[in-house]
Amino acid sequence: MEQLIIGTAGHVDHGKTVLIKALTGVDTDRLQEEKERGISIDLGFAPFRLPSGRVAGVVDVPGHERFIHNMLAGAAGMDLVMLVVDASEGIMPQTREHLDILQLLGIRKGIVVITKIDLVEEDWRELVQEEIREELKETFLEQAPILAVSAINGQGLEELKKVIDEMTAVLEPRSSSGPLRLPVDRSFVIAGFGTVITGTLIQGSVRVGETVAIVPPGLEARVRNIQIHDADVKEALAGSRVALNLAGLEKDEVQRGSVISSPGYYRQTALIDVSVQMLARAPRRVKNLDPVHFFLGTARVVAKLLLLDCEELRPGESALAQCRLDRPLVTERGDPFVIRSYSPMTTIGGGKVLDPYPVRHRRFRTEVIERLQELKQDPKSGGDSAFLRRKLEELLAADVQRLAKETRLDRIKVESILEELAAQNIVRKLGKSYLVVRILTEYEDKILAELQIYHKKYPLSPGISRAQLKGFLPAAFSQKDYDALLENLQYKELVTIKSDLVTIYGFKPEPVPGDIKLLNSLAEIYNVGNLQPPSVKEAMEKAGAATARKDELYNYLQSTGVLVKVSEELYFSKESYEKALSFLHRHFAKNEKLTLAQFRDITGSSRKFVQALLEHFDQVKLTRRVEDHRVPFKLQRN
Ligand SMILES: Nc1nc2c(ncn2[C@@H]2O[C@H](COP(=O)(O)OP(=O)(O)O)[C@@H](O)[C@H]2O)c(=O)[nH]1
Ligand SMILES: [Mg+2]
Repeated sequence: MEQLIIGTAGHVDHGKTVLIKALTGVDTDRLQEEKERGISIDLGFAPFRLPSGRVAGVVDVPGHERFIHNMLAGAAGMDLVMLVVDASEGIMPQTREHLDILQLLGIRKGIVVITKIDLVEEDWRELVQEEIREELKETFLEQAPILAVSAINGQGLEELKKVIDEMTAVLEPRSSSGPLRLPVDRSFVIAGFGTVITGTLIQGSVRVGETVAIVPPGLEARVRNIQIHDADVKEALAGSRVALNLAGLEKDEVQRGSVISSPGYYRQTALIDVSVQMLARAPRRVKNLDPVHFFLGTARVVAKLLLLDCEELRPGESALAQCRLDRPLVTERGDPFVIRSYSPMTTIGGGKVLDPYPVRHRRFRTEVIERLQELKQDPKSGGDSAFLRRKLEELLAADVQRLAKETRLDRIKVESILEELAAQNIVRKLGKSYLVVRILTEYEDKILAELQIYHKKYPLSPGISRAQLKGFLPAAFSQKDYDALLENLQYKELVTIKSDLVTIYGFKPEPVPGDIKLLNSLAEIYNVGNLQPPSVKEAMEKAGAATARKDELYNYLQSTGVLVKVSEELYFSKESYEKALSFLHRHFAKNEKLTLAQFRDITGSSRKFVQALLEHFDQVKLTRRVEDHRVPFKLQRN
């Protein structure tokens, strides 16, 4: 079985369906309505045995302008297209529109088939042929063979089969090894049999018994049966037309536009970055946030285009845009799409997906535009490196696993790109994470600058807390990455970290002359206070210190051993604190209990102070309170 899809294209009534019947024996107009009206409405399918014996899948599309959306769903998977032109009518509107669509979707190979030649004279046919050549200039069909046939008398059909055989003998095979991707073009329920979907398997493979995902909406189901050209098979490879019978689904849970895929691989998205190109013959311009019909794979949604680098999009122009979709779909970088305007309903352009999972952008942002421009150069392969770097910038920092998930590149590829970028000094590893050097440098500089500012403002403070310092970096920057960044700065001897406090490397609090005076007078106030010290507020006022400097001054006095903190409001000079301590020890050397009144008398202080001291002693586990008195803490276990 060959994995090969041949499609039709062309204006309504130009003879596509009859041609396919003549070639394959199958009438692809299977719907009742199609038979009655004599026109194709939806996609038709037929197996096609080539002279060489290979069997291709044929997708016959409707030509009528009202059913262009069906044509678009079928065009996505074509390896070779037959552009059909009626010999008497020549080029017509949907000949052009289909040609535009095929071009925008990146279809590479085709044959032009002039049909109904039994109805025209030889020289008329030649005129039509010239007209066609003219029309095909600068399209993928510029060099395509043009063949003339009649489905009625069979003229030219053998020659056509021969050319199809030759042209498809050298097609690049699709990859059956990657994750499964099968855009659904039909889905129906057969009573007693369940859900059947059909589509062109564009990547990967699928086996009977396997569990597959259906996104959107994000369901899983088991593959009960597979058919290719009406025959049961155990496995289908990329490039085949397949029908899958899926077990375990409710009615109508799958629709055209869904993608059957490997479980867990695709995430649906309703926001995508794209490059978009307007057709020169588009009848109107697109303004910012204008809604358009958006076709990708077999999906059809409404998109609003946020134009990122221009005010509006005129015929023939191109732009970068962020598409807001009214319904989610599944896409990958490099996927082509087509857009059609609302009124008149016509194809106006198309483009390529640059990022399936972007953050929300604002318009006219140089960094956003530059990054997308870079991706546009080659969204699929050469752009991997640019894409990864861009993701890394968006994420601020990420490890290999996260990057593989966000870029959909495999780990080996991610690692090799990171290695390359690291050698170019564009990214750097920090702990397990990678950061873009530009961002890393920015953060390091910010940290160092904020430390300088802090030390200048609070020259007596032993340092800023890690948490407070992190507040200067974006909240999205993770704690783990922040810790690694600090450690690295310490390793480079740019900062010092002592328990929870960070300083510039080697920083020691050093009071300026003015502060020395202030500190001395505070120390003096507490010395005079003896065992009845003033409150913090009183002391600060007496010393003439600004309230805002309280923490800094007291932390300094504490860390230098001048004061001891007993409560938020109460500090004692070191001497008086030690005096109180020795009173305590001396008392317990001879007694088992100590009451508040006793301690007041021993110290000669007042109730307020001894109560604070005793509570403090309880807290530091020197004493323990029992009813209305204290006992030494170590007696607790008795
Ligand atoms: N005389 C003649 N009529 C043809 C030929 N091919 C198609 N037709 C007629 O053209 C009409 C449209 O054909 P159809 O295949 O349905 O066109 P489609 O809309 O492109 O699929 C039908 O009435 C056919 O009988 C041909 O080679 N010779
Ligand atoms: Mg038809």
